[in-house]
Amino acid sequence: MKNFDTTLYFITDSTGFAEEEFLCRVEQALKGGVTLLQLREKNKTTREYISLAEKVHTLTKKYNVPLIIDDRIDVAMAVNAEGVHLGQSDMPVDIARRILGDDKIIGATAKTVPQAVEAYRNGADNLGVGAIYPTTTKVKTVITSVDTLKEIVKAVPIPVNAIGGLNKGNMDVLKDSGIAGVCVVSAIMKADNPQTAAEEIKEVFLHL
Ligand code: TZP
Ligand code: MG
Repeated sequence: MKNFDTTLYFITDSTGFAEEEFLCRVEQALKGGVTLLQLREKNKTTREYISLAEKVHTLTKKYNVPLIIDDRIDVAMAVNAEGVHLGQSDMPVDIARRILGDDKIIGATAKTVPQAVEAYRNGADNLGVGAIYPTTTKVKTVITSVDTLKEIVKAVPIPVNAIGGLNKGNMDVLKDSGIAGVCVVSAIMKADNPQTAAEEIKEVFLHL
């Protein structure tokens, strides 16, 4: 049964951290109330990605949080992760759905209403929309307006999350947008205290 909550969707980035420090930060974030966690690795070999995913999965299971693997269906299957996240250049959602079956969570990136509707029709369970603000995280993206975000929320019946440059001090623009949650990388990953950062971001979002 697919049961997931995208309120505080933490996307990891291990860049610059030793593995032990990375895993420690991931666990702190989970303690802080992250509801969904995506492992996002762009520079690892397949073997390294699987090895890290196994370790992160052990942590997410401890906190009952679904693990989503960015881009890689094979890695998700290898570690029996709860789902995958697919961008516009990754495997098409309908093909991923055929491979993974109905029980896995498949999220998709959408920057326009047509992309959002297509992803939904192809079987996506949730969408990430952005970047809302410029981001320091390594990603090929463009700014998506809050108006487009709101149109996407109205166009599809699945949870939509805002992403990009979000932190506890700049989420006011998301008020009344209808989003189900926020996706955050650096505001948690690079925080002095990832647990407090997660707690605070969740609190601010829930009281928008
Ligand atoms: N997609 C759009 S922006 C982004 C991704 C993966 C990165 C968001 O990172 P941060 O650090 O929360 O700005
Ligand atoms: Mg991708």
